[in-house]
Formats: sequence, structure tokens, C-alpha cells
Amino acid sequence: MNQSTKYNHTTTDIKWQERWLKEKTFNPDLAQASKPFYNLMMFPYPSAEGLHVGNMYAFTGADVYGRFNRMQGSDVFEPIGLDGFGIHSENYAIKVGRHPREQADISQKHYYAQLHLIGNSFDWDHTLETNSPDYYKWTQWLFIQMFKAGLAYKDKAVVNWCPQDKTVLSDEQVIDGKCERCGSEVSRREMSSWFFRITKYADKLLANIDRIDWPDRIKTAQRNWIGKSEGRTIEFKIEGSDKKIKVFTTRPETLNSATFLALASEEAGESKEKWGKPTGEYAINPLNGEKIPVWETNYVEASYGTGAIMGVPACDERDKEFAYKYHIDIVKRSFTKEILGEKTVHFHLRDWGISRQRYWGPPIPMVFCKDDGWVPVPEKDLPVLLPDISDFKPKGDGTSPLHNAPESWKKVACPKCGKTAERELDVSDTFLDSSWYFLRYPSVGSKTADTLPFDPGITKKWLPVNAYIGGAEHAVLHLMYARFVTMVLKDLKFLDFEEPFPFLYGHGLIIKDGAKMSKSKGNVVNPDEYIAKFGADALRTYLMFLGPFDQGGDFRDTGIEGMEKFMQRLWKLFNEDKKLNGADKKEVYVKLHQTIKKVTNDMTNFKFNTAIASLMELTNIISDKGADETVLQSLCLMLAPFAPHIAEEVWVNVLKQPFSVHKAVWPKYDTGLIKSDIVTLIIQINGKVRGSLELKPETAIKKSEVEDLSRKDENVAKWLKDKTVKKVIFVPGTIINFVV
Ligand code: ANZ
Repeated sequence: MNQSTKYNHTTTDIKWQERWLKEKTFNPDLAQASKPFYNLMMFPYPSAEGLHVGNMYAFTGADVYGRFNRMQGSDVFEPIGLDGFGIHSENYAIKVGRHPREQADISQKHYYAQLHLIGNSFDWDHTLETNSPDYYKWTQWLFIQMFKAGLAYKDKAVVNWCPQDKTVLSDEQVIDGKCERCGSEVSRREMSSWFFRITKYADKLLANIDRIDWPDRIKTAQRNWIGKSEGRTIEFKIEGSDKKIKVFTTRPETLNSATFLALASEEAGESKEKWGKPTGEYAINPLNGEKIPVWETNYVEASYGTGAIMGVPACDERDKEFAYKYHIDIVKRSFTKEILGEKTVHFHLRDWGISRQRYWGPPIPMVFCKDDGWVPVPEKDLPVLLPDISDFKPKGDGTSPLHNAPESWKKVACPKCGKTAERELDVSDTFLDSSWYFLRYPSVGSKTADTLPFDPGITKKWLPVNAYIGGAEHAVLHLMYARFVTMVLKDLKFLDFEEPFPFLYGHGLIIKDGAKMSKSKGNVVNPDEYIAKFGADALRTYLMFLGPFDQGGDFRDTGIEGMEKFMQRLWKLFNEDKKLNGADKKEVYVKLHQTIKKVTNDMTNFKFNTAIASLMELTNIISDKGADETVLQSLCLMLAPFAPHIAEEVWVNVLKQPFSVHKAVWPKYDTGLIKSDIVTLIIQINGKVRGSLELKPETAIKKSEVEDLSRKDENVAKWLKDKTVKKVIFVPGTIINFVV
């Protein structure tokens, strides 16, 4: 056991990473696994600048959880890949002046190299990249299934337009009026776009939220986004004609105070200020017969409810503002009890706009024929390869860069009639790429990988995902789309479950210099330097020790230095092999079993920071009292999920156990041992509690020893000073009471 005294993380990290890779330590046999556990972290989309410590934080926590479950006997599958398509990667390519395809290879290499360095237990035989034709072939297949099911349609509609990224965005990608990605102010444009009918699933998307185990804040965000609204549809007759206008209201009891009707207007759509003009018509209030003017306005949304409202300025702020501006009556009458109109439910959720007027995505696999309309590309002809064009930059005019593709690509025979037809030139939204990737991972490299998007047998065994771990910022984007796509695939009989992620854990964020660590804030820390300097284990354990995993924490250099010292201390402790003498054995074992209980419980609940704190306490006792093989092995096992490299080195080369610690069995605790542990004995003076003693049970029953120890207690000594003890009442193992 004569290892060098100082631990060399550089050689150890690389040595074990190579061995794990070579021996496929973390590649479960997907066909044979008896206890499948699909441990998944949210799909990353890094650019060539690569991973920062904030990204690594998420990956490490997910990996710690996966490793713990593996040691608990599960066949853990922890895949990794790259969401390589999309505006994010494309913009980076434009910024550095490279073609996106060329940049994609560079980004991928750098990114995978970084991921190897952090020592996660990834299955490197099941990687996938969304920009690879053998993946996006199936993204296009998915589009076609949507189309065939009547869930994809092309429509002229007012859509969100990002002037910076020069493309249409979905509603989910507009946050407070700004582009989710680049933060530019989004405007509205009328354009022809492809949509997915996610609204058809609004009810199910909402109802199922009650039965998935997700953080409340994410569930609430989804409920609000779906926005179920229950109200009434009330019909107004138009004076002097047969015309009727229906309005949707959630406050039918205010009908008596309505002073105008307002219809959605196409004009002045982009203006933020309320604007309107009278149509010249008058409507009759069905409750009181009053004649009220009809207006057109920009604050009524055409695509919500009936596209018309009754204006009740006395009760509604928006209506009041409008009424002030245009001098419309404001009348407050009592609420009515006799409620008119038909009960109606509306959802705020809109159909998912998935056309992008950009280059770096899967071409939408549709062909327009003058005779047959929109026809899907035959599935045998997939993928529709993204043509290599040099002028790939987004144009500002709403047309797609694929207009620059050669005519031979743009023109194609109609799959129905054979006449010359035209390909769709938009590509699909990146969120479509990531809406189904979790279905593909287990099937990567399977026998059916070329013929099916996901293998039915493998899918049955591995899905839905057991643990999905990621950031809350995807609450209504990725998480809603993935749920929708899964529901559709279930209805189309490709899957037998409708919720992809029955359990979701939302991790916190890493803060640096007072702000969330992100490229845009300019406060990113590159993990590579820290790994080179302190080792992957010190960085991993430090990140997990920062704070509760669902709350994140503040990244500081001094903290990681401290953790590196802890690693050195552990190394010394495992190597010096200080013998545990008989008298201390009980105490050390009680502590060990308490620690096993605490750490097991903490790991189950993602409380990694407190698990590490317990391991530190155990380390202190061992340094002091010594340890035997059992104690050292248990400590090494519990350390393994956090510090996988040092744990493997100790397990194999110091404790001489068979490779690999990561496949060894997680230690169990002895309940009896924890119970018989230590007794708390109360010290009273004249019946008042003045102190307590932590004693071994055998000591707590000996009156003279307890009395001696009590008198030595500082506080008790103070109370007994200058007093005469008349009597000592002793209840063995419970109380000692001094009567003075
Ligand atoms: C009269 C009224 C009185 C209303 C009152 C509210 C308060 P949610 O909960 O979002 O469904 N509304 C209906 N359709 C609209 C549209 N297309 N564009 C803009 N506003 C619309 O809100 C429904 C309420 O928003 C409806 O109830 C209607 O105004 C308005 F004291 O009717 B209410």
C-alpha cells in the first residue's frame, strides 16, 4: 500500500477514463438489462465555445444520480448527444465566418472532448446529433406522420418575426415580447407558415399535469401557458341587419354594464398603444336592449375566443383605457344573476409554428404540386438532404436561404402525379429536433436503426425516461413540445405511453459575480482549466457541495481549492491505513452506519450537498480513530458517485478490490447499530433542565459516572457553585436531577 503521498489527478483521471471507455463499463446491455433505468439530462446545444461550468453543474448532478442508481443495482443508461442544428449553432458559424456544416464538426469535437474530461458515466456507443442525416431523416418522418394525421398544416397567419434572426418564431419562443434566443424585440408579420395542431391536445396536456412528478413551478408554468379559460359566448344582434356578433367573456355577470363591442382589427397590429375606429354599426345588448357602438381595435386578438369582446369599461382596465381614449361611456350597473350565453371553454395555447426561414435545420419534407397541393415526400426518399449552398445567410425578406439551392434540388417530381412540383424551402424549428431525441437514444445502432425511428422492443424496455434532469427555463418550450409529440405518437400507435418524462427534476443555476453564469453575461468559467488544475473529482464534488442541487449556488475559486485539499486528505487517509483499535470500533461503526443511512437518503432525494457534508464528518472520525477495511471500503463506495476517478484508484489499487467500484454494491446500514448508538441524558437542577450528556448506553446507566460527568459540565457547574446538594435523583439512561 505504499502509494506516493500526493494524489496525481491528471494521470489518474485519464487512466480510468480510458479504461471505462475500453471496457464499456457504462454501456448497459440494452437488450438484456433486467432493471432498466433511463437517466437523462436535457439535450445540450453548445456552440464551439463549448461547455461552461454552469452546464457542467447540470451534467454532474445528473451523473451523480445515475451512478448512485447503478450502484443500487439498476442497469443505468445515461446517453449523451448534441442538438447540433438550429439558429444557435448557425449564428455562431456566421459570427466566426465559417459554413455551419464545417463549424458543426469543430463544435462537436470540442464538446465531446470536454464531456470526456468531466468523467460522466455516459454510454458513448449511443450518441446522436440532430444535424446528422441518419437522425434528421426521422425528424422529417415525424413531420410526415403529423401531416398524415391532419396535425400539420400550412396557413397564412400573423406570426412572430425576429428581425435579428430574420425568421418566424413560435409563441413559446417569444418571452415578454422578445426573442427567447437573442432578446430582440419581436414584431408581427403576416406570412405563410407550417403549424402543428398542438391545440388539439390542450385538454390532455393540461389534465395529465396532475399525474406527473414534476417541480410545482414547472407544472404551474405549463398550466398557465395552456391557459384554460371558462366563460360564456354571448350573441349580440346588429341593429338593422340579420348580422350577429358573438363575444367570449369570462365575466357574463357584467353584461348590464357593457357600453361597446370590439372586433379584432388587422390594422395597426404592431402598435403597442390601444387603437380603434368605429365600424358605424350598433349592437343590441340582449339583456337590457340598449344600443351600443361596434368598434374595431388592435387590442382584441383575432385568434382568441371569438375574436370579439363586449367592452365593459367600468369593470375591465383594458376597456377603461380604450373608453377614455375614445370618449366611450363608462357605466357601472349591478351584476346580473340571470346569466346569458352558452358555456364555453377556450385555451390560450396556440398552434406550434414550426417553419423557419433559416438554413441550418432539416428541410421540411413537403412538395407543392399545382394539381395535388401539398404532398409529403415518400418515406422511402427520406432524408431530404440539406443542400450544400454557399449563400446560407438568413435574408430579411421572409424568404428562406434555400431559395439559393440549385434548381435541380428545388424542383422535384410530384410524388402523386409525377409532374414538376416544388419543394418547401423552409426548414423546421430546432425544437422539433429535440422533441423526440429521447426516443432515439436507446435505438441508436440497433438492428432497426436504419428502418425505424425507434425500435419497438427496445422502446418498450427503456421508455418512458425514468429520471429527466434539466433547467426550468424549458418549462413551456421543449417540455411542452416533447409531451405533445409523445401524445401524438401514442395516438398513432407508435408508442404505448403518453407522458415521456413521468419524473422531472429541475436543477438550480450557477451564479458567478452575482449573475447567472452565461455567455451573454460574460461571466462564464471554463471547466477545462479547473479540471487541469484541480482534477475532475475536485471540481465535481465542489459543484455538488455548493448548495442544494435544486437551488444552485455561487461559484468561487477558494471553494474549489478547499475541495482539492479534501481530495488530498482522502488520498492520505486511504493510504496510511491507520488501524482502528478495539475500544473505538463501536463508535466508528455507529458513525459509519449513520452516514450510510444519511447519504443513501440524501442521494435518493438529490440532496448532494448534505451527503458530501456527512462524508466529510465520517472522514474526520476516521482520521482521528482509524479504520478497518470495511469502513474504508464503505467510504470509498459512497464517494464514488462524486469523485469517480479517485474512488476507482483507491478501490482497485489501494483496497485491492475488483474493477470497478462503479459496479460494486452500494453499502447497507444496520438499523440496530444506529439505534443503540448514543443516549442523551438530561441534567436537571431542582427540576429545571440545565444541560445534557451524550453517552454510550452502558455509561448512561452508571450513577456515579453520570454524576461525575454532570458536575464537569460547564453550565451545570455554574449552577451548582456555592450550593449544597441535598439529594441526587437518578433515572438510569434518562435523567439526573440535583436537588439543592
Ligand atoms: C367582459 C369582461 C368584463 C371581461 C370584465 C373581463 C373582465 P381570459 O381569462 O384570458 O380568457 N377577451 C375575450 N376574447 C378576447 C380577445 N380575442 N382578445 C382580447 N381580449 C379578449 O380572458 C377573457 C376575457 O378577456 C373576456 O372576458 C374578455 O373580456 C376578454 F370585468 O368580457 B371579458
